[in-house]
Amino acid sequence: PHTPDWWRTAVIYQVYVRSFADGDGDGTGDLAGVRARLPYLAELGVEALWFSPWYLSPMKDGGYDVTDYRAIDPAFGTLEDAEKLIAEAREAGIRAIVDIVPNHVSDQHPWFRAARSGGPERELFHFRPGRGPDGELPPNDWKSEFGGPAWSRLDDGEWYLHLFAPEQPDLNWAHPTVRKEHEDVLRFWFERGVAGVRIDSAALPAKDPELPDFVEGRDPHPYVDRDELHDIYRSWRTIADEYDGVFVGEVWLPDSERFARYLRPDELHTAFNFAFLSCPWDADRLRTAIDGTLAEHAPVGAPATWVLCNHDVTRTVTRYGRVDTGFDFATKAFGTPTDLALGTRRARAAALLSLALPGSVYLYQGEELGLPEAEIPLDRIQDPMHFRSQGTDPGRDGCRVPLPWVADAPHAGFGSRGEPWLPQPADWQAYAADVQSADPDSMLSLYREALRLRPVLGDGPLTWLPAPEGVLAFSRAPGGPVCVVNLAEAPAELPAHTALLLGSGPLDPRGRLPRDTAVWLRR
Ligand code: TEU
Repeated sequence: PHTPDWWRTAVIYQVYVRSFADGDGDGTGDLAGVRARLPYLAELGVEALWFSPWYLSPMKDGGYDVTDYRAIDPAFGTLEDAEKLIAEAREAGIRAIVDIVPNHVSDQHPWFRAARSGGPERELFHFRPGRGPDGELPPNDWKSEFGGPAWSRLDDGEWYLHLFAPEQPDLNWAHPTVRKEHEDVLRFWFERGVAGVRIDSAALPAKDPELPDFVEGRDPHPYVDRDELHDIYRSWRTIADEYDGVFVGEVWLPDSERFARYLRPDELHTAFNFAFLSCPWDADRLRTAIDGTLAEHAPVGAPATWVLCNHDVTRTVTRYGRVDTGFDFATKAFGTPTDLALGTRRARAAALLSLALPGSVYLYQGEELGLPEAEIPLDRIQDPMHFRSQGTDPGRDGCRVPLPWVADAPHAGFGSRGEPWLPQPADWQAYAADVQSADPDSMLSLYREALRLRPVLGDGPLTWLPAPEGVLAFSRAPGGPVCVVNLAEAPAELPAHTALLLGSGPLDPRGRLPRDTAVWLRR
């Protein structure tokens, strides 16, 4: 059906293809694996799938280093597989969103290969001579997001800019060829039936042409949130509008007014809201984060998005299970042990909270199974962030481990004949989808129920209801259902004349809401 505003309220599931399901058994997840699991996704009740990059790539950054936007990486399948997947998903009532990475390409991209060997393609990137007597110093002091300088030097002495890994050279967005190419790529995927595009690192592509040193506090910033971007996204929007396509921007910006500038009727429909990722499990802080998010979206008429996790951050149950014990005099160390039972309770409550809020929700694969962050043996880590930090940062692989599907199968049913590309923890079977499917109290059952019941909550604005300290209570319709979350230590009395629709955990024997528990109630 033609539902132009589906994205205002949708639950969108992020597929990190490499780790979702291995259809051909080679150790890497693929499109055949996703196609085989479409019934699972339909039963879960998600309305769209966002696929992390599936294009031809040397995988130096999990596919965020693209060699060819019009080709699927052979490890994942073929363009025909992608077309089939998009069509089959659509038949199951699920839309597809692809991931476009405008800031950079792979150093194996034909443009950069030509640039490397001295061709005029250098203009498509940021090439500069170095500083110092022999040009042995980088052209400016910018730092890579992954650590170390944002510049690497070629054999001929010239330096090129890369805000991420050296294998991800930054494109020069002042060049018309760069703009034209991306507009063609957008059309290419919209023509193939995708409903939307996620824009990677959306606040970074435009650079000050002078490439000046970074000066703290100077506005405009030499490469973050520059005005030139708005012109680019306005021209993208005219293309999206031809296809009823929608954008979700990965716009990491601390300033909410600057953030909201991307959300306009002639720019991006939505952008990720990462407020929950840094918000502690505290009623006042959460309420402030929610109010702040809604306030920045309301004036521009854009729906808020809610994100509990993605492929770049620590898994939710681990994040919420970190108990900061402060300084421990016995071990003479600062401790942050993880209490997974606590983290799981909070993650369940956070799921009901975020799914009850106005707007759309992004659900990262494996969150519906309650997977914790995995510890990856040092010799198996692949994330460039780990290497660029000189090993001081474990990197992001712990949330990218292949999913467990079948408890009683090799590699928990991921599908690989040999070892999967990242090792699964020894207890991964316990999280397998088939076990959880049969267990009404599992995280998977909670998510399924929540997605099924979510429309019942109503689609009005959020109204906070009176609640004791440490308890959040709100409704989306006058006299309609209520969401209550208890973040206080003591059990909370539930509002009178209500009946349970869904709970993240059991009520106590006196019918009260225990700590770290959320409920949806009918009035
Ligand atoms: O991430 C953009 C980004 O800003 C990251 O540096 C982010 O701050 C970091 O991962 C947080 O831990 C996007 C993608 O989501 C990420 O996977 C890519 O590595 C990055 O762009 C480069 O394409």
